[in-house]
Amino acid sequence: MFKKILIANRGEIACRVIRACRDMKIKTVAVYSEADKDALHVRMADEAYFIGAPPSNESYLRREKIIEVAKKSGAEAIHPGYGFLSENAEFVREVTKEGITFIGPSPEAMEAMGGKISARKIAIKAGVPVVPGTTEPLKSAEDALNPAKEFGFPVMLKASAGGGGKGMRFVENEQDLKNAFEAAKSEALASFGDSAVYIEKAIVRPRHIEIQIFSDKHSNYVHLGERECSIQRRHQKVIEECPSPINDAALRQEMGECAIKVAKAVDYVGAGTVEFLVSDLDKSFYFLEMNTRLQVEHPVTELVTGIDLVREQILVADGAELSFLQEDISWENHAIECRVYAEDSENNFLPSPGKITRLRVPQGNGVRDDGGIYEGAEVTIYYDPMISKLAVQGRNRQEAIDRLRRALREYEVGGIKTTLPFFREIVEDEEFIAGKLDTGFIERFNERKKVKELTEKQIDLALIAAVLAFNDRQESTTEEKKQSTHQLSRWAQSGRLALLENRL
Ligand code: MV4
Repeated sequence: MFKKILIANRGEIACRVIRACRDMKIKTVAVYSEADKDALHVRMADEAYFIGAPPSNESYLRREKIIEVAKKSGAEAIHPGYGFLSENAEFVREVTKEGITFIGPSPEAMEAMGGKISARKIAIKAGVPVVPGTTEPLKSAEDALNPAKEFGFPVMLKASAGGGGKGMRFVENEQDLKNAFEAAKSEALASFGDSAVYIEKAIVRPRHIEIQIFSDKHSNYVHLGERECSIQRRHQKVIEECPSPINDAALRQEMGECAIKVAKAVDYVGAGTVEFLVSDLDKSFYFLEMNTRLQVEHPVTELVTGIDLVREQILVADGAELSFLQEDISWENHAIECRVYAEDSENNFLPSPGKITRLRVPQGNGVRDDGGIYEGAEVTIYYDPMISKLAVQGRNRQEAIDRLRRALREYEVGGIKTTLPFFREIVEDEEFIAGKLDTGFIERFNERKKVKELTEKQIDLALIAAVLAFNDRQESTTEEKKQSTHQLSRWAQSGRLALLENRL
Protein backbone atom coordinates (compact mmCIF):
# COMPACT_ATOMS: atom_id res chain seq x y z
CA MET A 1 0.00 0.00 0.00
CA PHE A 2 1.05 3.59 -0.68
CA LYS A 3 2.90 5.20 2.22
CA LYS A 4 2.42 8.78 1.04
CA ILE A 5 -0.14 10.49 -1.22
CA LEU A 6 -0.08 14.02 -2.68
CA ILE A 7 -3.44 15.77 -2.88
CA ALA A 8 -3.50 18.05 -5.93
CA ASN A 9 -6.42 20.14 -4.72
CA ARG A 10 -7.62 22.55 -2.02
CA GLY A 11 -10.69 23.28 0.11
CA GLU A 12 -13.10 20.73 1.49
CA ILE A 13 -12.19 17.96 -0.97
CA ALA A 14 -8.50 18.15 -0.07
CA CYS A 15 -9.51 17.81 3.61
CA ARG A 16 -11.84 14.91 2.72
CA VAL A 17 -9.01 13.00 1.00
CA ILE A 18 -6.54 13.75 3.82
CA ARG A 19 -9.04 12.23 6.30
CA ALA A 20 -9.33 9.01 4.28
CA CYS A 21 -5.53 8.79 4.12
CA ARG A 22 -5.30 9.24 7.90
CA ASP A 23 -7.80 6.37 8.37
CA MET A 24 -5.52 4.23 6.21
CA LYS A 25 -2.28 5.36 7.94
CA ILE A 26 -1.04 6.96 4.72
CA LYS A 27 1.02 10.16 5.00
CA THR A 28 -0.32 13.20 3.12
CA VAL A 29 1.28 15.98 1.08
CA ALA A 30 -0.67 19.20 0.47
CA VAL A 31 0.06 21.83 -2.15
CA TYR A 32 -1.06 25.43 -1.78
CA SER A 33 -1.12 28.79 -3.50
CA GLU A 34 -0.24 32.17 -2.05
CA ALA A 35 -3.93 32.72 -1.23
CA ASP A 36 -4.12 29.42 0.70
CA LYS A 37 -1.07 29.60 2.98
CA ASP A 38 -3.35 29.54 6.04
CA ALA A 39 -5.95 27.18 4.53
CA LEU A 40 -7.36 24.20 6.43
CA HIS A 41 -5.96 21.56 4.05
CA VAL A 42 -2.45 22.92 4.62
CA ARG A 43 -2.89 22.60 8.38
CA MET A 44 -4.32 19.09 8.16
CA ALA A 45 -1.70 17.52 5.89
CA ASP A 46 1.58 16.01 7.17
CA GLU A 47 3.59 18.17 4.74
CA ALA A 48 2.69 21.17 2.60
CA TYR A 49 4.44 22.78 -0.37
CA PHE A 50 3.95 26.22 -1.89
CA ILE A 51 3.23 26.03 -5.64
CA GLY A 52 2.54 29.58 -6.81
CA ALA A 53 0.37 32.66 -7.13
CA PRO A 54 -3.38 32.64 -6.34
CA PRO A 55 -4.79 32.26 -9.88
CA SER A 56 -5.35 28.53 -10.55
CA ASN A 57 -3.27 28.48 -13.72
CA GLU A 58 -0.30 29.73 -11.69
CA SER A 59 -0.76 27.15 -8.91
CA TYR A 60 -3.30 24.30 -8.79
CA LEU A 61 -3.17 23.81 -12.58
CA ARG A 62 0.66 23.74 -12.79
CA ARG A 63 1.17 20.13 -13.78
CA GLU A 64 5.00 20.18 -13.83
CA LYS A 65 5.20 21.92 -10.44
CA ILE A 66 2.82 19.46 -8.78
CA ILE A 67 4.73 16.48 -10.20
CA GLU A 68 8.00 18.06 -8.99
CA VAL A 69 6.54 18.29 -5.45
CA ALA A 70 5.36 14.67 -5.62
CA LYS A 71 8.88 13.54 -6.51
CA LYS A 72 10.59 15.77 -3.95
CA SER A 73 8.28 14.63 -1.13
CA GLY A 74 8.38 10.97 -2.10
CA ALA A 75 4.63 10.67 -2.73
CA GLU A 76 3.83 7.45 -4.60
CA ALA A 77 0.37 8.52 -5.75
CA ILE A 78 -1.59 11.67 -6.56
CA HIS A 79 -5.27 12.18 -5.71
CA PRO A 80 -6.70 14.95 -7.92
CA GLY A 81 -10.00 15.58 -6.07
CA TYR A 82 -12.58 17.18 -8.41
CA GLY A 83 -12.11 20.14 -10.76
CA PHE A 84 -8.56 21.45 -11.43
CA LEU A 85 -6.51 18.58 -12.99
CA SER A 86 -8.94 15.76 -12.15
CA GLU A 87 -10.06 15.21 -15.76
CA ASN A 88 -6.86 16.24 -17.54
CA ALA A 89 -5.62 13.25 -19.55
CA GLU A 90 -2.25 14.89 -20.30
CA PHE A 91 -1.60 15.24 -16.56
CA VAL A 92 -2.37 11.54 -16.04
CA ARG A 93 0.16 10.64 -18.74
CA GLU A 94 2.84 12.89 -17.24
CA VAL A 95 2.23 11.54 -13.72
CA THR A 96 2.35 7.93 -14.90
CA LYS A 97 5.56 8.55 -16.89
CA GLU A 98 7.27 9.58 -13.63
CA GLY A 99 6.32 6.25 -12.04
CA ILE A 100 3.66 7.90 -9.85
CA THR A 101 0.15 6.39 -9.58
CA PHE A 102 -2.74 8.62 -10.62
CA ILE A 103 -5.77 7.85 -8.44
CA GLY A 104 -8.39 7.74 -11.17
CA PRO A 105 -9.18 6.26 -14.58
CA SER A 106 -6.89 5.92 -17.62
CA PRO A 107 -6.25 8.95 -19.86
CA GLU A 108 -7.95 7.05 -22.70
CA ALA A 109 -11.18 6.65 -20.68
CA MET A 110 -11.04 10.37 -19.80
CA GLU A 111 -10.63 11.39 -23.41
CA ALA A 112 -13.37 9.04 -24.63
CA MET A 113 -15.82 10.64 -22.18
CA GLY A 114 -14.40 14.18 -22.49
CA GLY A 115 -16.47 15.16 -25.51
CA LYS A 116 -20.25 14.81 -25.41
CA ILE A 117 -20.46 13.65 -29.02
CA SER A 118 -17.83 10.96 -28.43
CA ALA A 119 -19.59 9.89 -25.21
CA ARG A 120 -22.94 9.64 -27.01
CA LYS A 121 -21.41 7.39 -29.67
CA ILE A 122 -19.96 5.09 -27.02
CA ALA A 123 -23.28 4.87 -25.15
CA ILE A 124 -25.19 4.05 -28.34
CA LYS A 125 -22.68 1.33 -29.23
CA ALA A 126 -23.01 -0.09 -25.70
CA GLY A 127 -26.79 -0.34 -26.15
CA VAL A 128 -27.64 2.40 -23.65
CA PRO A 129 -30.51 4.81 -24.45
CA VAL A 130 -29.42 8.36 -25.36
CA VAL A 131 -31.59 11.40 -26.04
CA PRO A 132 -32.65 11.28 -29.73
CA GLY A 133 -30.23 13.53 -31.62
CA THR A 134 -27.23 13.71 -33.93
CA THR A 135 -23.86 12.04 -33.38
CA GLU A 136 -21.90 14.41 -35.62
CA PRO A 137 -21.33 18.17 -35.21
CA LEU A 138 -23.78 20.34 -37.18
CA LYS A 139 -22.14 22.14 -40.12
CA SER A 140 -24.82 24.81 -40.41
CA ALA A 141 -28.20 25.90 -39.08
CA GLU A 142 -29.81 24.22 -42.13
CA ASP A 143 -28.11 21.02 -41.00
CA ALA A 144 -30.13 21.24 -37.78
CA LEU A 145 -33.49 21.63 -39.47
CA ASN A 146 -34.02 18.06 -40.65
CA PRO A 147 -33.21 16.39 -37.32
CA ALA A 148 -35.28 19.06 -35.52
CA LYS A 149 -38.30 18.23 -37.71
CA GLU A 150 -37.68 14.52 -37.27
CA PHE A 151 -37.61 14.63 -33.43
CA GLY A 152 -40.05 17.54 -33.19
CA PHE A 153 -39.61 20.88 -31.41
CA PRO A 154 -38.57 21.90 -28.80
CA VAL A 155 -34.92 20.89 -29.31
CA MET A 156 -31.64 21.55 -27.51
CA LEU A 157 -28.45 22.70 -29.19
CA LYS A 158 -25.44 21.63 -27.14
CA ALA A 159 -21.69 22.22 -27.35
CA SER A 160 -19.79 18.93 -27.63
CA ALA A 161 -17.13 20.31 -25.28
CA GLY A 162 -19.87 21.82 -23.11
CA GLY A 163 -20.50 21.98 -19.43
CA GLY A 164 -22.28 24.28 -17.03
CA GLY A 165 -24.89 25.18 -19.65
CA LYS A 166 -22.32 27.02 -21.79
CA GLY A 167 -23.02 26.72 -25.50
CA MET A 168 -26.45 25.25 -24.76
CA ARG A 169 -29.67 26.64 -26.29
CA PHE A 170 -33.31 25.60 -25.87
CA VAL A 171 -35.08 26.15 -29.21
CA GLU A 172 -38.88 26.20 -29.39
CA ASN A 173 -39.49 26.63 -33.12
CA GLU A 174 -38.00 26.68 -36.59
CA GLN A 175 -37.78 30.50 -36.72
CA ASP A 176 -35.42 30.64 -33.71
CA LEU A 177 -33.15 27.84 -34.93
CA LYS A 178 -30.66 29.90 -36.99
CA ASN A 179 -29.96 32.53 -34.35
CA ALA A 180 -29.73 29.92 -31.60
CA PHE A 181 -27.26 27.86 -33.65
CA GLU A 182 -24.98 30.83 -34.30
CA ALA A 183 -25.13 31.85 -30.64
CA ALA A 184 -24.40 28.34 -29.34
CA LYS A 185 -21.51 27.95 -31.79
CA SER A 186 -19.77 31.22 -30.93
CA GLU A 187 -20.31 30.66 -27.20
CA ALA A 188 -18.81 27.16 -27.52
CA LEU A 189 -15.79 28.53 -29.39
CA ALA A 190 -15.25 31.34 -26.88
CA SER A 191 -15.67 29.09 -23.81
CA PHE A 192 -13.93 25.88 -24.92
CA GLY A 193 -11.98 26.73 -28.08
CA ASP A 194 -14.15 24.12 -29.84
CA SER A 195 -17.18 25.23 -31.86
CA ALA A 196 -18.70 21.74 -32.36
CA VAL A 197 -22.44 21.85 -31.64
CA TYR A 198 -25.00 19.03 -31.98
CA ILE A 199 -28.75 18.77 -31.64
CA GLU A 200 -30.97 16.77 -29.27
CA LYS A 201 -34.68 16.51 -28.70
CA ALA A 202 -35.56 18.52 -25.59
CA ILE A 203 -36.89 16.46 -22.72
CA VAL A 204 -39.63 18.43 -20.95
CA ARG A 205 -38.87 19.17 -17.29
CA PRO A 206 -36.49 16.22 -16.88
CA ARG A 207 -34.88 15.08 -13.69
CA HIS A 208 -31.10 14.93 -13.50
CA ILE A 209 -30.28 11.58 -11.95
CA GLU A 210 -26.78 10.13 -11.91
CA ILE A 211 -25.45 6.67 -11.08
CA GLN A 212 -22.27 6.16 -9.06
CA ILE A 213 -20.21 3.34 -10.51
CA PHE A 214 -17.03 1.70 -9.23
CA SER A 215 -14.59 -0.72 -10.83
CA ASP A 216 -11.19 -2.19 -10.14
CA LYS A 217 -8.25 -3.31 -12.29
CA HIS A 218 -9.61 -6.87 -12.33
CA SER A 219 -12.74 -6.11 -14.41
CA ASN A 220 -15.15 -6.09 -11.46
CA TYR A 221 -17.91 -3.50 -11.95
CA VAL A 222 -20.59 -2.40 -9.48
CA HIS A 223 -23.03 0.49 -9.18
CA LEU A 224 -23.85 2.28 -5.93
CA GLY A 225 -27.26 3.57 -6.95
CA GLU A 226 -28.39 7.02 -7.91
CA ARG A 227 -28.13 10.62 -6.76
CA GLU A 228 -30.98 12.97 -7.53
CA CYS A 229 -29.44 16.30 -8.62
CA SER A 230 -32.36 18.09 -10.26
CA ILE A 231 -32.24 21.10 -7.98
CA GLN A 232 -29.81 23.33 -9.86
CA ARG A 233 -29.36 27.08 -10.03
CA ARG A 234 -27.75 28.40 -13.22
CA HIS A 235 -26.54 24.85 -13.99
CA GLN A 236 -24.88 24.50 -10.59
CA LYS A 237 -26.15 21.77 -8.30
CA VAL A 238 -27.58 23.11 -5.06
CA ILE A 239 -29.07 20.09 -3.26
CA GLU A 240 -28.44 16.41 -3.95
CA GLU A 241 -30.05 13.34 -2.44
CA CYS A 242 -29.92 9.57 -2.42
CA PRO A 243 -32.15 7.78 -3.24
CA SER A 244 -34.14 9.82 -5.75
CA PRO A 245 -37.79 10.23 -4.71
CA ILE A 246 -38.82 8.61 -8.03
CA ASN A 247 -36.41 5.68 -8.12
CA ASP A 248 -37.63 2.25 -7.11
CA ALA A 249 -35.53 -0.90 -7.01
CA ALA A 250 -36.41 -1.81 -10.62
CA LEU A 251 -35.48 1.59 -12.12
CA ARG A 252 -32.30 1.68 -10.03
CA GLN A 253 -31.23 -1.71 -11.31
CA GLU A 254 -32.03 -0.81 -14.91
CA MET A 255 -30.12 2.49 -14.73
CA GLY A 256 -27.30 0.84 -12.78
CA GLU A 257 -26.87 -1.82 -15.47
CA CYS A 258 -26.78 0.85 -18.20
CA ALA A 259 -24.19 2.86 -16.27
CA ILE A 260 -22.00 -0.24 -15.96
CA LYS A 261 -22.32 -0.89 -19.72
CA VAL A 262 -20.97 2.62 -20.41
CA ALA A 263 -18.12 2.17 -17.92
CA LYS A 264 -17.16 -1.22 -19.38
CA ALA A 265 -17.11 0.25 -22.90
CA VAL A 266 -14.10 2.42 -21.91
CA ASP A 267 -12.41 -0.10 -19.54
CA TYR A 268 -13.11 2.30 -16.70
CA VAL A 269 -11.20 1.94 -13.41
CA GLY A 270 -12.14 3.63 -10.13
CA ALA A 271 -15.00 5.93 -9.14
CA GLY A 272 -17.12 7.35 -11.95
CA THR A 273 -20.53 8.89 -12.43
CA VAL A 274 -22.93 8.32 -15.32
CA GLU A 275 -25.50 11.10 -15.74
CA PHE A 276 -29.02 10.57 -17.08
CA LEU A 277 -32.03 12.71 -17.83
CA VAL A 278 -35.19 11.02 -16.53
CA SER A 279 -38.71 11.89 -17.61
CA ASP A 280 -41.28 11.94 -14.80
CA LEU A 281 -44.04 10.96 -17.21
CA ASP A 282 -42.99 7.39 -17.95
CA LYS A 283 -39.66 7.11 -16.08
CA SER A 284 -37.82 6.77 -19.38
CA PHE A 285 -34.15 7.64 -18.99
CA TYR A 286 -31.42 8.82 -21.36
CA PHE A 287 -27.62 8.84 -21.03
CA LEU A 288 -26.27 12.39 -20.87
CA GLU A 289 -22.55 12.15 -20.05
CA MET A 290 -20.00 10.43 -17.82
CA ASN A 291 -17.87 12.25 -15.25
CA THR A 292 -14.52 10.55 -14.83
CA ARG A 293 -13.82 11.77 -11.28
CA LEU A 294 -15.03 11.69 -7.70
CA GLN A 295 -17.99 14.10 -7.53
CA VAL A 296 -18.74 16.88 -5.08
CA GLU A 297 -21.95 15.13 -3.98
CA HIS A 298 -20.36 11.72 -3.25
CA PRO A 299 -21.19 11.93 0.52
CA VAL A 300 -24.91 11.17 -0.01
CA THR A 301 -23.94 7.86 -1.61
CA GLU A 302 -21.55 7.16 1.28
CA LEU A 303 -24.22 7.94 3.89
CA VAL A 304 -26.70 5.55 2.28
CA THR A 305 -24.42 2.67 1.24
CA GLY A 306 -21.84 2.89 4.03
CA ILE A 307 -18.98 2.64 1.51
CA ASP A 308 -16.05 5.08 1.87
CA LEU A 309 -15.58 6.07 -1.77
CA VAL A 310 -12.20 7.77 -1.29
CA ARG A 311 -10.77 4.79 0.61
CA GLU A 312 -12.03 2.53 -2.16
CA GLN A 313 -10.42 4.78 -4.81
CA ILE A 314 -7.07 4.48 -3.07
CA LEU A 315 -7.33 0.68 -2.65
CA VAL A 316 -8.33 0.16 -6.27
CA ALA A 317 -5.52 2.45 -7.53
CA ASP A 318 -3.10 0.26 -5.57
CA GLY A 319 -4.39 -2.77 -7.46
CA ALA A 320 -6.77 -4.28 -4.89
CA GLU A 321 -10.03 -5.94 -5.86
CA LEU A 322 -13.22 -4.07 -4.87
CA SER A 323 -13.83 -4.59 -1.15
CA PHE A 324 -17.55 -5.38 -1.71
CA LEU A 325 -19.88 -7.11 -4.17
CA GLN A 326 -22.97 -5.74 -5.88
CA GLU A 327 -25.22 -7.82 -3.61
CA ASP A 328 -23.60 -6.29 -0.49
CA ILE A 329 -25.03 -2.88 -1.41
CA SER A 330 -28.48 -1.72 -0.24
CA TRP A 331 -30.30 1.61 -0.21
CA GLU A 332 -32.43 1.57 2.92
CA ASN A 333 -31.48 4.97 4.33
CA HIS A 334 -31.95 8.45 2.86
CA ALA A 335 -29.37 11.25 2.63
CA ILE A 336 -29.61 14.90 1.55
CA GLU A 337 -26.73 17.33 0.96
CA CYS A 338 -26.71 21.15 0.72
CA ARG A 339 -23.80 22.99 -0.89
CA VAL A 340 -23.09 25.96 1.37
CA TYR A 341 -21.54 28.86 -0.55
CA ALA A 342 -19.96 32.17 0.46
CA GLU A 343 -22.66 33.95 -1.48
CA ASP A 344 -25.44 36.25 -0.36
CA SER A 345 -28.58 34.29 -1.20
CA GLU A 346 -30.68 37.19 0.05
CA ASN A 347 -29.06 39.53 -2.50
CA ASN A 348 -28.93 37.69 -5.83
CA PHE A 349 -26.22 35.24 -4.70
CA LEU A 350 -23.52 37.92 -4.92
CA PRO A 351 -20.05 36.69 -3.95
CA SER A 352 -19.29 37.35 -0.29
CA PRO A 353 -15.57 36.90 0.32
CA GLY A 354 -13.97 37.86 3.63
CA LYS A 355 -12.83 36.65 7.03
CA ILE A 356 -14.95 34.11 8.87
CA THR A 357 -15.33 35.72 12.27
CA ARG A 358 -17.61 33.10 13.75
CA LEU A 359 -18.33 29.47 12.94
CA ARG A 360 -20.65 27.00 14.59
CA VAL A 361 -20.98 23.78 12.61
CA PRO A 362 -24.05 21.62 13.29
CA GLN A 363 -23.57 18.32 15.06
CA GLY A 364 -25.65 15.45 16.35
CA ASN A 365 -27.42 12.35 15.10
CA GLY A 366 -27.31 11.87 11.34
CA VAL A 367 -25.31 15.02 10.54
CA ARG A 368 -22.09 15.24 8.53
CA ASP A 369 -20.37 18.45 7.48
CA ASP A 370 -17.50 18.37 4.99
CA GLY A 371 -15.91 21.78 5.33
CA GLY A 372 -12.76 23.48 4.10
CA ILE A 373 -12.80 26.44 6.48
CA TYR A 374 -12.41 27.34 10.16
CA GLU A 375 -13.16 30.30 12.39
CA GLY A 376 -10.62 32.98 11.50
CA ALA A 377 -10.03 31.70 7.96
CA GLU A 378 -10.39 33.91 4.91
CA VAL A 379 -12.63 33.14 1.91
CA THR A 380 -10.98 34.63 -1.19
CA ILE A 381 -12.35 35.31 -4.65
CA TYR A 382 -9.87 33.08 -6.46
CA TYR A 383 -11.61 29.73 -6.26
CA ASP A 384 -15.03 28.13 -6.14
CA PRO A 385 -16.78 29.77 -3.16
CA MET A 386 -18.22 26.53 -1.74
CA ILE A 387 -17.29 26.55 1.96
CA SER A 388 -18.90 23.32 3.09
CA LYS A 389 -21.24 20.49 2.26
CA LEU A 390 -23.87 19.85 4.91
CA ALA A 391 -25.22 16.32 4.58
CA VAL A 392 -27.77 14.52 6.71
CA GLN A 393 -28.93 10.93 6.92
CA GLY A 394 -32.13 9.34 8.17
CA ARG A 395 -34.00 6.06 7.81
CA ASN A 396 -36.32 7.71 5.28
CA ARG A 397 -36.72 11.05 3.46
CA GLN A 398 -38.88 12.60 6.15
CA GLU A 399 -36.37 11.82 8.90
CA ALA A 400 -33.57 13.22 6.72
CA ILE A 401 -35.53 16.45 6.13
CA ASP A 402 -36.24 16.81 9.88
CA ARG A 403 -32.53 16.46 10.65
CA LEU A 404 -31.62 18.87 7.86
CA ARG A 405 -33.96 21.50 9.34
CA ARG A 406 -32.36 21.02 12.74
CA ALA A 407 -28.82 21.21 11.32
CA LEU A 408 -29.56 24.33 9.27
CA ARG A 409 -30.89 26.00 12.42
CA GLU A 410 -27.68 25.19 14.31
CA TYR A 411 -25.37 26.37 11.52
CA GLU A 412 -23.86 29.83 12.17
CA VAL A 413 -21.32 31.55 9.94
CA GLY A 414 -20.27 35.09 10.84
CA GLY A 415 -18.30 37.70 8.89
CA ILE A 416 -19.48 36.63 5.43
CA LYS A 417 -22.87 35.99 3.84
CA THR A 418 -23.77 32.42 2.94
CA THR A 419 -26.52 30.48 1.16
CA LEU A 420 -27.80 29.03 4.47
CA PRO A 421 -30.94 31.28 4.50
CA PHE A 422 -31.85 29.91 1.05
CA PHE A 423 -31.70 26.31 2.31
CA ARG A 424 -33.76 27.18 5.38
CA GLU A 425 -36.53 28.25 2.99
CA ILE A 426 -36.18 25.28 0.65
CA VAL A 427 -36.62 22.73 3.45
CA GLU A 428 -40.00 24.32 4.23
CA ASP A 429 -41.08 24.41 0.57
CA GLU A 430 -44.15 22.31 -0.32
CA GLU A 431 -42.73 21.00 -3.65
CA PHE A 432 -39.42 20.07 -2.02
CA ILE A 433 -41.21 18.24 0.77
CA ALA A 434 -43.37 16.44 -1.81
CA GLY A 435 -40.22 15.40 -3.75
CA LYS A 436 -41.45 17.18 -6.90
CA LEU A 437 -37.93 17.74 -8.17
CA ASP A 438 -37.14 18.57 -11.76
CA THR A 439 -35.08 21.06 -13.70
CA GLY A 440 -37.73 23.76 -13.29
CA PHE A 441 -37.68 23.56 -9.48
CA ILE A 442 -35.66 26.70 -8.69
CA GLU A 443 -37.60 28.77 -11.23
CA ARG A 444 -40.93 27.77 -9.66
CA PHE A 445 -39.48 28.22 -6.15
CA ASN A 446 -38.39 31.77 -7.04
CA GLU A 447 -41.84 32.51 -8.44
CA ARG A 448 -43.46 31.30 -5.25
CA LYS A 449 -41.04 33.50 -3.32
CA LYS A 450 -41.45 36.37 -5.82
CA VAL A 451 -37.68 36.49 -6.35
CA LYS A 452 -36.56 38.03 -9.63
CA GLU A 453 -33.26 36.64 -10.95
CA LEU A 454 -30.71 39.04 -12.40
CA THR A 455 -29.75 39.02 -16.07
CA GLU A 456 -26.33 37.74 -17.18
CA LYS A 457 -25.16 41.33 -17.70
CA GLN A 458 -26.22 42.38 -14.22
CA ILE A 459 -24.34 39.41 -12.76
CA ASP A 460 -21.18 40.32 -14.71
CA LEU A 461 -21.35 43.85 -13.37
CA ALA A 462 -21.91 42.62 -9.83
CA LEU A 463 -18.92 40.27 -10.11
CA ILE A 464 -16.72 43.10 -11.34
CA ALA A 465 -17.80 45.21 -8.38
CA ALA A 466 -17.07 42.38 -5.96
CA VAL A 467 -13.61 41.74 -7.44
CA LEU A 468 -12.72 45.41 -7.29
CA ALA A 469 -13.82 45.64 -3.68
CA PHE A 470 -11.84 42.52 -2.81
CA ASN A 471 -8.65 43.72 -4.54
CA ASP A 472 -9.02 46.97 -2.73
CA ARG A 473 -8.98 45.30 0.66
CA GLN A 474 -6.11 42.95 -0.26
CA GLU A 475 -3.77 45.53 -1.73
CA SER A 476 -4.08 48.51 0.55
CA THR A 477 -0.75 47.87 2.26
CA THR A 478 1.58 50.56 0.94
CA GLU A 479 0.75 54.23 0.72
CA GLU A 480 1.21 54.17 -3.03
CA LYS A 481 -1.27 51.38 -3.45
CA LYS A 482 -3.68 53.08 -1.14
CA GLN A 483 -3.63 56.03 -3.50
CA SER A 484 -4.36 54.04 -6.63
CA THR A 485 -6.96 51.76 -5.10
CA HIS A 486 -8.82 54.61 -3.54
CA GLN A 487 -10.37 55.19 -6.95
CA LEU A 488 -11.25 51.51 -7.26
CA SER A 489 -12.91 51.54 -3.92
CA ARG A 490 -15.24 54.28 -5.01
CA TRP A 491 -15.99 52.35 -8.18
CA ALA A 492 -16.73 49.23 -6.22
CA GLN A 493 -18.92 51.07 -3.78
CA SER A 494 -20.95 52.74 -6.47
CA GLY A 495 -21.25 49.37 -8.23
CA ARG A 496 -22.56 47.77 -5.06
CA LEU A 497 -24.87 50.67 -4.35
CA ALA A 498 -26.30 50.48 -7.86
CA LEU A 499 -26.95 46.80 -7.31
CA LEU A 500 -28.59 47.27 -3.98
CA GLU A 501 -30.80 49.91 -5.47
CA ASN A 502 -31.58 47.63 -8.43
CA ARG A 503 -30.28 50.18 -10.92
CA LEU A 504 -28.00 47.93 -12.99
C1 MV4 B 1 -31.22 18.79 -21.43
C2 MV4 B 1 -32.47 19.25 -20.97
C3 MV4 B 1 -33.58 18.88 -21.70
N1 MV4 B 1 -33.46 18.12 -22.82
N2 MV4 B 1 -31.15 18.03 -22.55
C4 MV4 B 1 -27.73 19.36 -19.52
C5 MV4 B 1 -26.61 19.91 -18.73
C6 MV4 B 1 -27.27 20.48 -17.55
N3 MV4 B 1 -26.47 21.44 -16.89
C7 MV4 B 1 -28.53 21.05 -18.16
N4 MV4 B 1 -28.90 20.10 -19.11
C8 MV4 B 1 -30.10 19.87 -19.69
N5 MV4 B 1 -30.08 19.09 -20.80
C9 MV4 B 1 -32.24 17.73 -23.22
N6 MV4 B 1 -32.15 17.00 -24.35
C10 MV4 B 1 -32.51 20.06 -19.83
C11 MV4 B 1 -31.32 20.38 -19.18
C12 MV4 B 1 -31.44 21.26 -18.05
C13 MV4 B 1 -31.25 20.84 -16.74
C14 MV4 B 1 -30.90 19.52 -16.46
C15 MV4 B 1 -30.70 19.11 -15.16
C16 MV4 B 1 -30.88 20.02 -14.10
C17 MV4 B 1 -31.21 21.33 -14.36
C18 MV4 B 1 -31.39 21.76 -15.68
C19 MV4 B 1 -31.75 23.08 -15.92
C20 MV4 B 1 -31.92 23.49 -17.21
C21 MV4 B 1 -31.77 22.60 -18.28
